[in-house]
Amino acid sequence: MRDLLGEAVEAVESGGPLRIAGRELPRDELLARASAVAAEIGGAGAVAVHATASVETVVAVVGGIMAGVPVVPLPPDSGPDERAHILTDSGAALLLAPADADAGDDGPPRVLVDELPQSGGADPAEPGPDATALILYTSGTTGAPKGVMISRAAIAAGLDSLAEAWEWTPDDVLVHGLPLFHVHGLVLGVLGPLRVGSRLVHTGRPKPEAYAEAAGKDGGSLFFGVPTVWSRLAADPASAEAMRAARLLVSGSAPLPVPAFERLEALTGHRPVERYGMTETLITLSARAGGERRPGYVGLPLPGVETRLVAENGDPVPADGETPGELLVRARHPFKGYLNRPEATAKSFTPDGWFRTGDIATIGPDGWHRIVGRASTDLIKSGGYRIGAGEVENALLAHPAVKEAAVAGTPHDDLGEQVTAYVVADGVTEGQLIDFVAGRLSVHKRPRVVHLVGALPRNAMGKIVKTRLTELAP
Ligand code: MCA
Ligand code: AMP
Repeated sequence: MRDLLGEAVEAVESGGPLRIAGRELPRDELLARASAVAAEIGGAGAVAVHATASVETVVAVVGGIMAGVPVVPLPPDSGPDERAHILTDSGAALLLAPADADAGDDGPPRVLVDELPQSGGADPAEPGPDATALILYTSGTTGAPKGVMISRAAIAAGLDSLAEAWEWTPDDVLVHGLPLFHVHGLVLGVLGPLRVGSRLVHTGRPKPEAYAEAAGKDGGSLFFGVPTVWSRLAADPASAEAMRAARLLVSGSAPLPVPAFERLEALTGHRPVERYGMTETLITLSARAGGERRPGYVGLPLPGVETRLVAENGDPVPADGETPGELLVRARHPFKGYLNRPEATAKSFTPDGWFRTGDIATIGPDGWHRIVGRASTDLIKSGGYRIGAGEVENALLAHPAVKEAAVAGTPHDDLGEQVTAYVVADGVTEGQLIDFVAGRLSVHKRPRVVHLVGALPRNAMGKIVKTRLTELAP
């Protein structure tokens, strides 16, 4: 794990302690407990982790990294369909969970992380830099989520670029309360402070009052949040005022609305640093701690990252700050592909090796990037979560009363977008359909709003025209 979490175990040990959802985790204890996990799981092809915001998740993930076993974080609220898919598709041999977790009784054998002894003996041999560290499941436009394989080298290089861009040092106290099954909360928010050597205060949930308390009592200096977190903070002047003590506020995972940026600046005195990334590419663009921050813009490429824009036909689009095109990204350590899906992996790259982000952007002559939308209406970002319309449609269609279903993201003041479903069905209520989806998929994937309609708009070929759905109901 020296390659990923620091030059030497001693350096990791000497960094500041972690506090996860109110529980202290000194680094020597983390290493002792993680090495016990490593001893238990060594040789497995992959292991799943019931990824609550807890000390046990951090111990389990670091144990996987120590053992060189790919870790599959399992969202703790994922419903049976999603969970079964992730466990089966990843081939996870074991499920690591805290003893008191409601981690279901299906799936592979359990390892109860908090019931293991505190030491596992010698560090196992280090795997190569190209070995898969994490398999992160993320939604595509259709079908079930895909497992994104991320190498140790990509994580290490990505974190080093961020440390440089944000002037992140062992003197920082990182604060956030994001979920520990995505890049933002887990890679940046847990592996980041371990690699840099800074302290971490995980607030359990990303609530404004918890961030305010950490800024005061814990000396929090560097704060991470998705735009929903920042707009909620900007709507809570007392909490926002406490953030004046911080060094840097970083926003990402979805567009930060310009009014939220401005209100945040007025109340906290900070112009937030915005950065852009994807599960597949990790973070590729960011404003710099020591440089300009521009509302509505996600900054400049990080070291080792190149970007360009293309039109739908693949022709280059000029970097004139005005003409939008699909953003293509090329990085030193490209992602290793989607597990078990070579065709999807091949389709996500151009023949000359650029990753197709599916995001529409402009690039200015000065290199500043602005994300203006997505190429497909079938990927929704709600509260910073990426949700595939197709997955929610399939869940709705599994209800016996549903004849047709179409799902789209519609604007939402707090969440950016909300999941909105348009359904043709008999003898079922909107509420029953929302509960039905919640029983199958993660909580945040359930529709906020269901419109029961007589028919869906279709084109001459019989295909649903998503852009006309809002004509049925906003
Ligand atoms: C939710 N609720 C509902 C419905 N949906 N109730 C009825 N019907 C529905 N359809 C419930 C919730 O269960 C919750 O209940 C309550 O309503 C409030 O939910 P919500 O508004 O969603 O608020 P929240 O639970 O406070 O969550 C907001 C959040 C969350 C904290 C911002 O969305 C979040 O943690 N987002 C972060 C996502 C993230 O980390 N993305 C990174 C991926 P109750 O209160 O009872 O629980 S992107 C990434 O990794 C890349 C690389 C990047 O760029 O960072
Ligand atoms: P995920 O794989 O869940 O990380 O989602 C990646 C997607 O989040 C990207 O393709 C973008 O659509 C969106 N995204 C991430 N960061 C930003 C940002 N700063 N501004 C706008 N969109 C963003």
